[in-house]
Amino acid sequence: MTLKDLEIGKTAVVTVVGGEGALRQHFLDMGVIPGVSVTVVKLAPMGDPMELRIHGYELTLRLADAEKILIDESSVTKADGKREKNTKNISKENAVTEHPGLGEGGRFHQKADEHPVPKGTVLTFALAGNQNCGKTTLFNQLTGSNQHVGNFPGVTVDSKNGQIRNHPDTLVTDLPGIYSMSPYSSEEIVTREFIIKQKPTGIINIVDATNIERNLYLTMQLLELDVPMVLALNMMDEMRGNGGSVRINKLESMLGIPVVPISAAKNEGITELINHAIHVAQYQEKPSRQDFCDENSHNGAVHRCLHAIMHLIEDHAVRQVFRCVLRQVSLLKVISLLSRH
Ligand SMILES: Nc1nc2c(ncn2[C@@H]2O[C@H](COP(=O)(O)OP(=O)(O)OP(=O)(O)O)[C@@H](O)[C@H]2O)c(=O)[nH]1
Ligand SMILES: [Mg+2]
Repeated sequence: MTLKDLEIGKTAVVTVVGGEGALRQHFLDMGVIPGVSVTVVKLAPMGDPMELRIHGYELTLRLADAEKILIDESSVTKADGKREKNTKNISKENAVTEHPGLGEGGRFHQKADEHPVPKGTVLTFALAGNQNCGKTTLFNQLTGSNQHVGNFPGVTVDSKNGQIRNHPDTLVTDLPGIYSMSPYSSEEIVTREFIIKQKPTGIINIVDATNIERNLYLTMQLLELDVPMVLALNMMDEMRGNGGSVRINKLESMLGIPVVPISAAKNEGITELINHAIHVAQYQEKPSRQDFCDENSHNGAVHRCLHAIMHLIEDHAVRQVFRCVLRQVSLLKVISLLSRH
C-alpha cells in the first residue's frame, strides 16, 4: 500500500521511501523516513496534492510523489484529529534557565581561535532555517521591513536584504526555507548558493521550538560550514502555550553555539539575539563542535564505523577537488591560447 492510497484522517507508518536520487533525498530531508507516522489531513480541491502531518508539522506532497512511499497496511489507524506537539520529552524542571551572556561563549570555543573582523567591516548575516519557521517574521523585526509572511511553506522564494535596526554596519538576508544543504527546488538552491558562495560573516539559524528534532537536521549541516552561528529558537510563545519548555543551556552545550529563545511574532528576545549575532560575527566565534559522534555510544561501534569510512573516502574527496581545479586550469589555458591566436 502506498501513501497515495491512505484515506483522509487516517494515520500509517512509513515502511519504504522510494524515488531515486535527489527526489528520494528530498523525501528524507523533509522527515519522510521509514518508521515515521504520517496522517493525511486533507486533499486539495482537485484531489492533488495531499496535505500530511508528520513529526507534528504539515507537509504537502503531490500524489505522484506520495505513490513512491510505501506504508504498512496493518498500521493504519484513525487519527485523533489533534495536532501532535513535540512536547513529550520536554521537562518542566528547567523552565527557567540561565545561559551565557555576551563574551561567555568561551565556554564553547577557544578564545585563541578568534579572528575579529576589522572595525567598520559590514557584518553580513544569512537567515537560514526550515520553511515556515518564522524567518521573514524575524527579518521584519530585525530590519523594520514589511516583507510578506504566510502560514504555509514556500512563501519566500528569493533573497531580501536589510540593515539591522540601529546597527548601520550590518546587512541581514532573508532566504527561502531549506530542509537541508542538498537543495531540491530552485528556491532552495538560492539559499544554498548564498550561504556557500556569498560567505556571510555569520549565520542566524532559526529553529521552530515546537519542532526541534526535524529542524536540527539542517542545523547540523550548517555547523559543518564552520561559520560563526547563533541559533534563534523561535515560536517560544507557542511552546510555552503548550506547557512546554526547552533546556537552553543543555542545547547550547550540545551544539557549541549560543542559543537564544525568541518569539519573532511577539518581538521577544530580539535584542538579545542581535547582540549575540553581532558578537559572534565580530569576533568570528566559530561553532566549537562539528563532530557529534559519541565515542561511548554502543561501545564506540558507531564512532569507529563512521571514522573508518571517513578515513577511506578522504583521499577520494581530495582527488576529486584536485581534478576540478586541474580541469579549470586547463580550461583557462585553452581560453588564453585561443585568445592569442
Ligand atoms: N506563534 C508564533 N508564530 C510565529 C512566530 N514567528 C512566525 N510565526 C508565524 O509563522 C508563520 C510563518 O512565518 P514566516 O515568517 O512567513 O516564515 P518563513 O520561515 O519566512 O516561511 P517561508 O518563507 O515560507 O520559508 C506565520 O504565520 C507567522 O505569523 C512566533 O514567534 N510565534
Ligand atoms: Mg519567508
